[in-house]
Amino acid sequence: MDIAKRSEHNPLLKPSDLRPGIKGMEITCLLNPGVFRMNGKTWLIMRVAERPAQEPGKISFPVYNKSGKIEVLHFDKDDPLLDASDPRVIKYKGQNYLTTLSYFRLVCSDDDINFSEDPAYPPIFGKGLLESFGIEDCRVATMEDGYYLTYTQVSPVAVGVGLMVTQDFINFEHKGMIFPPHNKDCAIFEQKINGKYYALHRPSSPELGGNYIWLAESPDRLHWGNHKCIAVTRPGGWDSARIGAGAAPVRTPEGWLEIYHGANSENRYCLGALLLDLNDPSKVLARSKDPIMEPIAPYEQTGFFGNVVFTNGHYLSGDNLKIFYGASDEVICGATFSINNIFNSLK
Ligand code: MAN
Repeated sequence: MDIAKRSEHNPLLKPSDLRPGIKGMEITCLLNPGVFRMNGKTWLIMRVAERPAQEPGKISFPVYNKSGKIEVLHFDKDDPLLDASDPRVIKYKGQNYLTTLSYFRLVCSDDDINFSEDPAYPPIFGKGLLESFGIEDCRVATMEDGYYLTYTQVSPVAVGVGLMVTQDFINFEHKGMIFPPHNKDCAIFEQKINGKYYALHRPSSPELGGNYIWLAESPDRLHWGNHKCIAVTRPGGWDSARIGAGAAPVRTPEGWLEIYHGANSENRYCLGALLLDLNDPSKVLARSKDPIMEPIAPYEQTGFFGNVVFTNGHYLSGDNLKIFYGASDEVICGATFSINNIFNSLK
């Protein structure tokens, strides 16, 4: 059952609300923001996806070339070797490309409704070969010694998880790839457990196994080991094709509560919850049988890539979990879950 209380102001942000950040491009999508609180405000680190205005008969999209400059590639829509059936990806002669280039931009708000940019916080662009197709879906772990940002690094050689650390969202320490390919959906726990750091991550193992949620531990948040698979997809269900962690789990007296996404073979993305043991988060105490949020609002069903609700950011306010999410891979929305209602749904 869908137990999310959607903001009546949804969508909160749409592509036309901002100016493109790359010269000659248009904003195609705003999506999947990481969330943190700073200076009494709510901040979103949004993924902004851009491409040039599309000409008839062509597909054009930007990539970073070897010298780190943005270059536009063009494909002929009628080329029989081109597979453009998915609006997000194109396949050509055995190589996959993304139809847009993503980077991050910050917006903040006093009321969780009106978000605006602050010119003191510049956009964050991908850097280097491993980010030459862009950076996506940033999670923010707010920790004692700074903000730990995990995000997807995309390039022709890999999809993996990158780490950046910042104190102020102006200066960033780039720590490189912490989970090698194919991996994404990484959320670092915001507190140590028995002296160790923990993270959820999502390696893909297509021949044996699948797109499952794993847990790893680390002494320093750079080196990860003792990997364990803690949740798998469920045949026939709403989360039958892939599952992945959302934001850092919330510590509750009952356990670590994780809001995760699951998709079926039709690429319909819903949200569910996992409850993990406080002392040993590899133990799953409960898992949603049915989604706690499904794409049911019109803006969640139609857009750049319809039938998607995808979250990787929230903050806790009393019993309320304020989530921000990407809808239809095009607009950013807000919703509230009562933690209590989530627990009731897990019984
Ligand atoms: C993948 C990621 C997300 C995206 C969903 C739905 O999981 O690329 O960023 O929102 O697919 O398209």
